[in-house]
Amino acid sequence: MSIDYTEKIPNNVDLAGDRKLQRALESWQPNFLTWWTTMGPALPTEDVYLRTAVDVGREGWAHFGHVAMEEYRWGVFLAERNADRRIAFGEQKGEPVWQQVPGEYRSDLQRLIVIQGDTEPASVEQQRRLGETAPSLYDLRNLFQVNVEEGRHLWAMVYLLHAYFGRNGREEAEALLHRNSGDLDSPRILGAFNEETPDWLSFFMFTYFTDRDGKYQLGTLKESAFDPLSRTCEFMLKEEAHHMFVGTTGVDRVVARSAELMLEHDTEEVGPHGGIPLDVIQRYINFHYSVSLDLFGSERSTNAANYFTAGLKGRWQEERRRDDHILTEDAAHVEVVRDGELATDEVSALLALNHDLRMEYVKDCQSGLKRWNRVLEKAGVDRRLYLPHVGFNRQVGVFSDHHVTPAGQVVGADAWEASRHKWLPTDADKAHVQSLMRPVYEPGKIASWIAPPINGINGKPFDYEYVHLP
Ligand code: BYC
Ligand code: FE
Ligand code: FE
Repeated sequence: MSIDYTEKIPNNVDLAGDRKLQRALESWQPNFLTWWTTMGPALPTEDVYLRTAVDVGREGWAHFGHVAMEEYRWGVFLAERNADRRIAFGEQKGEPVWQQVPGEYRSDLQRLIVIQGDTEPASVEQQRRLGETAPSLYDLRNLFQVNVEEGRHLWAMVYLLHAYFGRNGREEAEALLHRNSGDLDSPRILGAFNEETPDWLSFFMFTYFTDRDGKYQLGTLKESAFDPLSRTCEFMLKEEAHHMFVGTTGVDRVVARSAELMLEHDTEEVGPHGGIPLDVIQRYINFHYSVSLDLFGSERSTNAANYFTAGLKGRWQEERRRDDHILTEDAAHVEVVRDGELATDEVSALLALNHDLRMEYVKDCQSGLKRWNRVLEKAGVDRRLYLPHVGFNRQVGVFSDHHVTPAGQVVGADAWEASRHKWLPTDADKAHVQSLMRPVYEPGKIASWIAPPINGINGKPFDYEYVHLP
């Protein structure tokens, strides 16, 4: 079904055919817009060169044009339905997928949808002030593109809550606008979404590492037996690819610029020359990677086992896995800390599903490091960036009771405290990065600390007026 843009809420779910649902969502809409105005992008703009979904099919799903941001058409877009789709895993493997929520899974499914929905507006809140210090109009446009799409991802989850979870679902949809990132009384649910994103290096790290958790979590929910959730996540993943592109190429460009300044001035201390030292970039990687690893939950999780067995949440690329997809007979190995040393334990594969997903994620994260190191190599710089050990700086799971160095050594509290300034961004690092954050709004111009992008957006040149400011 194609997307109907004549409706108040653009959609491809025949909202007009369900008056009650339509009215409920239309009454949530002004609350969303109020939230967007008060908690969304702080920088006033005339219009922004944005892509809007016009079709969920393989081709031509996006339309590009300048739009006033508050007039962006947030809507409900689900991937096409596959009438033959069957449950791919768990104890109901092989049965037809569900078009409604089975009573016994109602609260678990609602919980997963609420957690997913909570992260989307949280990221918009975290990125609220970044427009004021964008390094170029191109970057400013990318920030806003990410923001409007995260806003739409909230719509995606709110639609499910309204359409399938009754009154309780509607209350949860309200609450998604009332919790706020970093709020002391009602914070966002997951840790990483209460951290600050105060500068653009943090933004690029966030879109690289934290949006990538989104990719993997959405990938598991795309496998869900609850078909509307699966179809919603499938389409969200298409939008998500751009968010990770912003992170990957953003860090590419910061690294490239730092390398350039290092060579030009023959020093690693590029700070005084308007760049970001590689040490600081490494500490930002350490922070954002470790905080994002926490988003996978505990290595051993009965929640994860139950979700899988029930068919609610699968594995990354479930259908490509070469096993029985039920896993009751299988084992897995997870890390533990035993007598102050790293070791591994054998556990039931079902209990280790968060760990399984995290491993897929880590592999993917490595690809960015490889890229950034290639940038350094090409520039003729010997230093390399790396991912810290998975146990480093963790608040969730087996490592949360221990101190593990980036190199993977378990150390005591004193050793940790003595060295943490070498491993995590210091106040001085943050102050330096902040000092570089001055807006560059002239078309074709770029800030000192980052290289320009290789390509513009949608075939437009870098010096295109991606954003019109008042
Ligand atoms: N912070 O069994 P366990 C995205 C809680 S990002 C706080 O280990 P489980 C995006 C947990 O709730 C993707 N609490 O965990 C990115 C549980 O509490 P209860 C977001 C945490 O349930 C960028 C207890 O600890 N989507 O889309 O297996 C921009 C024991 O937990 C945390 C999802 O996460 C934490 N980090 O796994 C925009 C998908 N971790 O039950 C958007 C939906 C755990 O004891 N969520 N806890 O009260 C899930 O699948 C799972 O809930 C989790 C946790 C993977 C998050
Ligand atoms: Fe999202
Ligand atoms: Fe995203």
